[in-house]
Amino acid sequence: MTKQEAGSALESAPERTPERTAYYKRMEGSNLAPLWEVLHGLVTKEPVSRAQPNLWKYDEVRPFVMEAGEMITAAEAERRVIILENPGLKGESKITQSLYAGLQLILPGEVAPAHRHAASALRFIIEGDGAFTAVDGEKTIMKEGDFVITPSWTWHDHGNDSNQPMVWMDGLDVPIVNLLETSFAENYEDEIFPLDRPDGDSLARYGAGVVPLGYVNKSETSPIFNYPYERTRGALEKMRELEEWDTCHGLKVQYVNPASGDFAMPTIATFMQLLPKGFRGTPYCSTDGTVYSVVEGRGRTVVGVQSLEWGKRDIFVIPSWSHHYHEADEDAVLFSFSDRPVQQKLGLWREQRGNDPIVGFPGA
Ligand code: 1HN
Repeated sequence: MTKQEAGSALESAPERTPERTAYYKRMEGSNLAPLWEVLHGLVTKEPVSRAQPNLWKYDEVRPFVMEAGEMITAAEAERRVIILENPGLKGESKITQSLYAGLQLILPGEVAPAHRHAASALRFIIEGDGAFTAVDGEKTIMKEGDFVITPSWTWHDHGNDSNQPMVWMDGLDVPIVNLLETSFAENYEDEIFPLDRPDGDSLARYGAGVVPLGYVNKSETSPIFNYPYERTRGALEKMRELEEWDTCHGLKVQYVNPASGDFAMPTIATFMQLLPKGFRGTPYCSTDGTVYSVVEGRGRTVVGVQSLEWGKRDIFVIPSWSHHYHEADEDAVLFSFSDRPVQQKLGLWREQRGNDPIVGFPGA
């Protein structure tokens, strides 16, 4: 029995008599179907995810990523990426129902040619120091722990002028764009889109607690496109001095668009959290299935009967409405992302701490 059926079995469909079955069969040819046969699977009492919790150990994944470097060039592949496929959604290029994730490799001297698409992308740097991504004429050099944004419909290419490979996790809203059938994409005429702004321009202008006088953001996405790890890590370390630890999340921050105070991306929320050595979190669940990348430390996330034993550079996913808690054996830092902004804009986001009442129903 699938999870979907388990959900619907809470209340069973009406009995199937031979007359009814024959009637259903007859209407099928006219592209018609009875709602009462499917209603309980369609409108579940709570979220029932086809996605499964899963852990990708970096030690197991990395050899496949490096092997890709021998199989195909970044230029030929266009984007040389190994997809992180949710085991419950095989073949769908999804890590959750709404999000795509993969691991991209750029070797020294390579270029991933310029293109643009309707989907928004984030890069979270897992390994390496010195490769770059360029977005609409500004280049940023990346290193481990940096969170980099490629907004929807911006020209972007990647390259690596360093002497070491770089691996990052791509997170994209491709399943949302495709659900809505709104995908457009095009390649740039040259391999590289011309640079017209100095490195670090966006962080200097928008990442210092100021914006240029009269600034109006023309896009839904943060004007900062590289949020360096040292700043985020510094904020968490400072918070540690005074802040109370959240029993579920430890110390957790969300990345913001400084021009609006909203999440940094319109479709994807991004977070960083610090769990101190010995942290034993209390259970939590929310409707936004979440992808985690371990930046530092070691611990586990217990979800249902599974214990995902994670360490540095591992990636794991917790599907929608899956009760889970985190434990840390040493100071641990976790980056994460989900489709929370979309759910919140639609009034659909809910969360629950332990056995407390569910939070998020309108009017409650
Ligand atoms: C894409 O354009 C990139 O630009 C990475 O680096 C991964 C996965 C699906 C669709 C487009 C990139 C992607 C992607």
